[in-house]
Parts: sequence; structure tokens; C-alpha cells
Amino acid sequence: MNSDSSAPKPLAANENIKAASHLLRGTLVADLQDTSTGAISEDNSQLTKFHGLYLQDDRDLRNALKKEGKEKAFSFMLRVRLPGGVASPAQWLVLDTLAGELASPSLRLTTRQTFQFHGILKGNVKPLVQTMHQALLDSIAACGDVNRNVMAPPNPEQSAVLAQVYNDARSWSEFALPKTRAYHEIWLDDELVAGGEEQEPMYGPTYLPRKFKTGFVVPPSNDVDVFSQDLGYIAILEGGKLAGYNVTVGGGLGMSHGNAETFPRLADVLGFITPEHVNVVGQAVLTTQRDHGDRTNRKHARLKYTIEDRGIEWFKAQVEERSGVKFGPARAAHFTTIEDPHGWHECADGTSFYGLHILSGRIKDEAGWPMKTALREIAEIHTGDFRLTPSQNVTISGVTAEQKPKIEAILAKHGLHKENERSRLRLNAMSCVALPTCGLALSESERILPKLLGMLEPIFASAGLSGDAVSLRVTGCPNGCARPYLAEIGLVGRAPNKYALYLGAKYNGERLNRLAAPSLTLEDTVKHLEPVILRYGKERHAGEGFGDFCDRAILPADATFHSVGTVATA
Ligand code: SRM
Ligand code: SF4
Repeated sequence: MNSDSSAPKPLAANENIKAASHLLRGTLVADLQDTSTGAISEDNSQLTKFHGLYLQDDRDLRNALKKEGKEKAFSFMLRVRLPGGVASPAQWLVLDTLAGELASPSLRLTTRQTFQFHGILKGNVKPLVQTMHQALLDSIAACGDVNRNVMAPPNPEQSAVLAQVYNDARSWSEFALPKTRAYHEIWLDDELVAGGEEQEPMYGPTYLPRKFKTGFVVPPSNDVDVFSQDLGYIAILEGGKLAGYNVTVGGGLGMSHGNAETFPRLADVLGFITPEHVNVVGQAVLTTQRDHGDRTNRKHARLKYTIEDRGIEWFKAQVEERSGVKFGPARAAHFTTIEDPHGWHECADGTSFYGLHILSGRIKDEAGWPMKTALREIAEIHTGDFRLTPSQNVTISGVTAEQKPKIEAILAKHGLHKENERSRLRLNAMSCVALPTCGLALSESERILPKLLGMLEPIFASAGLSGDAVSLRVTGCPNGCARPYLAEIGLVGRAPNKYALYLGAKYNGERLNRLAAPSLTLEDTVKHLEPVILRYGKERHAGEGFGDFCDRAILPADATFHSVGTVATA
């Protein structure tokens, strides 16, 4: 019998799970009470993501446990919701204590400016969430098919404009939160909402087809990698004041090796809006994706594919119609860097902040690197706050003149003042978590970054380049959690100790890199890079970045990835 090719494709399994979940409740309450296993059901594990929780297992122990016929070493990862990455010292202390008492015990800063706990046993999730709640923190919508943690430049007190942009980011983050009370009922024991009354006015009962990410940015820094976001707001400053935003749509980096239908894509620029239209335009972008995103295939469900398939002009017309806002022509915006500010910086309000480099955002105590203790001691006396950066670092912000020497003394006592004196390659490096917690990792990432840097730094030094900013990003699989396709040197895991090497991105995040070698060991990657680095030291043009040099002189001309998307006509 011939199958009917015009028949509608079946929905992806997650769509049915969401539809049957009674707004993200599923059977989680019962599942949590089942002490016979450290896991929860497959369906419920899709729903916990909307509550910021992932079921994981320790992959270092998998084989041994299997041989012994035992259950996997299950635990949960929890991601905190933290728009713009701001945490008070009191919140820092709570998170630090919780990591020690109920989780792995390290804290992990992510590439989207928040904290992750790993290794939370099933019975510890609820106490952890409840203690976070007392500190005014939650993990709602930190994962799942919704608007995720909203990114924004981390130091708003540097200027009035940065403060305004931060407030707009917070406002959009609140506006786009799911309205279901499921999180409060399941984790905080709030009373059950009587059946049928509750609604999800913006998302609807099946939320979005896929995750959705927003970033705000203030040129000339492109610290949030705005062109990688589903929705981006580029602040336009005129006469030192915030005139409005260029809105970008359709960025996204995840892909699968060997599947040409999946690809990283940089966002298109829709046009200019004034600040009061941020939320209404955001809602129009989000609901267009809600209604037109592909709900049959999760590998084709991100906004970037909706725009790629239907065209940016169609998308713009949808957004204008839904929002009632007409885009003006995009205004000039110039990006120069993605680098975090390290060391001490003065702010417009008379305070200072200190940018502290934290390799891979991992906060733990190690011989010679007591990051956790040092930051705890700072939190105990700090009267400002902490800001997590898009490059997995932290800034200690709002420091008064009186406090500054005390914080300097703590950093010096633990030797961390020297952290910022490392090579610019290291200061710009990022890696995703990968093994042992990430269920999707094909190779190591965070755990091999120190070794990789240890091999590359002497080569950069011998070429006289230790003081030059070069972006290096490593991931354990092609999902791209450390945004490797926007790095001048990107390593993307394929298999144990096998990486695809990408070169040639623009340092300011405006051009994707291209495949330079499909599968190399770590050692061969370094061998491959050494002559390129040495040539760069000798042959680069004045002011030419490493990525620009590779793009011009090293890579063949047939591009596999494109640069910044089109500007929709006004
Ligand atoms: Fe990610 C899935 C970690 C930023 C693209 N990401 C995962 C999971 C949850 C694995 C899973 O689904 O089972 C990883 C958990 C690892 C662990 O053990 O902690 C994970 N992603 C991370 C973090 C923690 C990386 C880090 O080292 O900091 C980042 C958390 C961000 C946050 O605070 O919200 C993180 N992930 C990103 C980014 C970068 C960004 O958003 O700026 C990307 C690329 C941008 C994008 O979304 O296109 C990214 N993560 C993915 C994807 C691929 C999505 C796609 O469209 O194909 C997956 C897999 C998926 O969704 O199916 C994924
Ligand atoms: Fe896991 Fe892959 Fe993301 Fe790394 S890039 S954290 S391996 S999903």
C-alpha cells in the first residue's frame, strides 16, 4: 500500500507529553515519592526541564554499575533563573551552602549568566528548591520549550544606559515567564489549582516548539553573542542616551554532525524599535514561532529554521501585524569585542567592580585554586552584588572605596589576583560542561580545557602573542553550549578524544567559523594549529584578528557557514 505523502506528519513525542501534562505537572508529585529509584519517568523528565531540572547520571560510573547490574548513578542538575546574571551576597552564600550540603559540591557558572548545581539526589531536590525560594531565587523556565534565562550586559552601574537596558531585559524576562503554578505546587507545596481554571495566555498549553533564547547587548561589546540568540536587542545610543533597539531574530548554534539539515545560524536584523516596544515586539516574535515553528521534528523546531524556511520578510510582516509596531530602518551598531572586563573598573555611580576570570565557570576548591572559599569570604563582607558574565566569569560589583582593600586582600590571600594575569587566550576561553554529567557529550570538554591551554599557551607565547585576545571555545558535542561556532578557534567533540576543528570566526561575534579539519585528536589539533599560530604572529596585517587571518589566509574560500544574516528591508 502506498503511504500518503500529503498526510500531516505526526507531532514530535514531546508535544504529546506537554499537551497531556496539565500545564507542566505530569505525574511528578507521585514520581518524586517513589524511593525505589533515583530516577523519574521519561515523560516527567521532559517536564522537569521547564522547572529548571535535568535528570542525569554520572557517566564515569555507568559501565561499572552496569557490570554490577546496578541502577545508573542518577542525580539532577538544576539551573537557576537569573536574568542578567545578578545575585546578592546573601544569595551567593545560600547557593554556596546548598552546593556543599545537597549537591556536587561545586557551583558552575554557565554561558548564559547563571548558576548550575550538579549531582542533586532525587530526595534533595525539593529541600534545595525550597531553600532557594527563601532566598528569592527559583529555576522556573531555566530550561524547556520557553523563553530561557535572559542575557544582558553584567554591569549596569557603569552608565545610565546600561541600567536602562538591564531593566528592559528584566522586564522582558518577567513578561515572558510561564504562568502555570505547577512549579509552586510541586516543589514549594503550594495548594493545587482547581482543574481547568488555569491558563497559559501567551504560550498556550503546549508552550513553544523548542527552546527560545533572548539576549540584550550594548555595543561596542558583543559579550552576549547577540547574533546567536533567537531574539536579540541591540541597544542604539544617540547623544549618550538609549534611543531604542535594533531587533535581531533567528540566531541559534546547535547542529548534528553529518546532518546538513541542521546548522548554526546567525540572526537577521529586523529593524529598529523604541524601548517601550520591547515586550510587545518580543511577544509577537515568540507567538509567531509558537504558531509556525515545526512541532513535528525537534531537530528542525528552533526559530532559525522557521525563518530559514519562510523568509525574513514574511517573518517581519508577522511580527509587525501581531505587535502593531512598524520597524524603522536598522541603525548603525558597531561591535569590537566579546571579552569580559577583567580586574578593577570604575563606575559612573562612584563604585568599582572587579572582573574575576573563572576557568569554565567552575567554582570549587582545589590545591592552589581555592575559588569557592575565596568567593564565599568575599560574599560574607560584600555590600554590592555579584554579576555572572556570558563568558562564565564573575564580576564583584558595587564595591565602595572602603570595601575595595578588603576584597583585594581576600583575593591576594588566596592568590586569585594573579588569575587575571594569565594569557588572553585563557581569559577568553570557554568550555561546556560535557562529561561526566552531560548525557549528550561525545567527548570531554571542561576536563580537557586546562590540558589544551597548557599545550597552546607556549605556542602563542613563542609567537609573541600572549597579550593578544583570541577566542577559544570547546564543546563535547555539536549542540554548541559554549558557542564554539563563534570562536576564532572552535573544537567540537565527535567521539572520545576526537574533535572537529573550526577556524575563522570574527572575534566580535559577527561571523561564524568554518570547518578546518573534521576529526582530530587533541594532540593533533595542537599540531595542526601550531604552524597557523606561528604564521599569524609573522604575517598578520596591522590590527588583524586571529579569526580574520585564518579566514583570509588559511581556510579555503568555499564557506560552509555564513556571516551575519540579512537586514530586512524597512
Ligand atoms: Fe546547552 C543541551 C549545558 C548553553 C545549545 N546544554 C544542554 C544540556 C542540558 C544537555 C541535555 O539536554 O541533556 C547540557 C547540560 C550539561 C550539564 O551537565 O550541565 C547543556 N548549555 C549548557 C550550559 C550549562 C553550558 C555551559 O557549560 O555553560 C549552558 C547553560 C546556559 C543557561 O544557563 O541557560 C548552555 N546550550 C547553551 C548554548 C549557548 C547559549 O545559549 O548562549 C547553546 C547554543 C545556542 C543555541 O541554543 O542555539 C546550547 N544545549 C544546546 C543544545 C542544542 C540546541 C539546538 O538548537 O540544537 C542542546 C540539546 C537540545 O536542546 O536538544 C543543549
Ligand atoms: Fe553537553 Fe554537548 Fe552542551 Fe557540551 S555542547 S554541555 S556536551 S550538550
